[in-house]
Amino acid sequence: DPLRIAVLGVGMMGRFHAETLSSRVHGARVSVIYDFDHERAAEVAAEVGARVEADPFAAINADDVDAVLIASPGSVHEEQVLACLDRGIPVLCEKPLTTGIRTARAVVETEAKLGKKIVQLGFMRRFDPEYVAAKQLIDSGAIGRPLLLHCVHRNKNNGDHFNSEMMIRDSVVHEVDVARFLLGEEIRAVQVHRPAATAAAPAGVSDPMIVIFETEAGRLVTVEIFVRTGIGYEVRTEVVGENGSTVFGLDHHGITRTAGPGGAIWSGLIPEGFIERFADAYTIELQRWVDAARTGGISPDGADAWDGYAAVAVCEAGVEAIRTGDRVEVDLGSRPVPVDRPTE
Ligand code: ISE
Repeated sequence: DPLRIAVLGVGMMGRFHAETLSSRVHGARVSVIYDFDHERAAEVAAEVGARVEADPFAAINADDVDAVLIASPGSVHEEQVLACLDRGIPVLCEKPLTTGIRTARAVVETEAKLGKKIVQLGFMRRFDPEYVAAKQLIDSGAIGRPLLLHCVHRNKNNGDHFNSEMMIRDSVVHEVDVARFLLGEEIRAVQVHRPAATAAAPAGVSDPMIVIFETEAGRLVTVEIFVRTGIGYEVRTEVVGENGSTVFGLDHHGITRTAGPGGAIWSGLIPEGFIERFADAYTIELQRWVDAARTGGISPDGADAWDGYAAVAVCEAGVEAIRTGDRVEVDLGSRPVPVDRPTE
């Protein structure tokens, strides 16, 4: 029988996930849709053949729901994830896990008491073939010990509401996870530089910014975050090791050679947004999650609750670093040990 999934929140991301689950993923069926905008919920439900539930907690606890995908606004993630933990069913939650360090830590601790991982975070880059290949290359030792990571994260234009704080919490958060994933260690401090801003930025918004992470082993990660380039979606990463380096995200859509007015030219297409750039990663992410959720767990190559908590904590430090201009340390505390439970 297919895994029956409730999708909570069907804005751009949730709707895309609902469509992916119902058309490109095997072994899954979207059975319930919830959105605070009931009309939008009805529209997506009709499209994927699901029913609508008017209350998110009724959706989580419904008889025809085996697992939950949360793509609702970040402010309600905490209560929705906790309700899934209460029922003990697998949940894939888009970032952020919650909107505060203490609440994110509480989710980690609640899950540890269950003795079983059921919370996965939607950090889709862990499933993108280029990131996976880079991780394998690093782990193989082919470029030696990694020393530096350079991340470029550019968006076409995220709108005037997208302020410096959101640039950290919504955009740089991906580089936090990528750095932890590729280097396999925690980030211990964050610093933010705010150079001259683009004229496209509203007053008071620092766009672009250079964010620097320092890891536990003393490695540095530089992040250029620039969300109003007017060009497209560009996410590039370079890992510099002791014996070599690797760069990826350069020509995702291939290079084309054509005749131009002043001679032959080569060119490539820059994707518009994250859906185009990471469509394959989302499909792989959802397929692996569904496969794991069918046996009640989460995908072993995905981000878990601890990864979600670490991302919240590092972003919190980043926001403080903007405010104070200082280097801000991150203290994650120790990782709770899952309670051992005899299997029934
Ligand atoms: C958005 O929420 C994302 O997750 C995208 O990957 C990121 O590029 C964008 O800046 C965010 O708003």
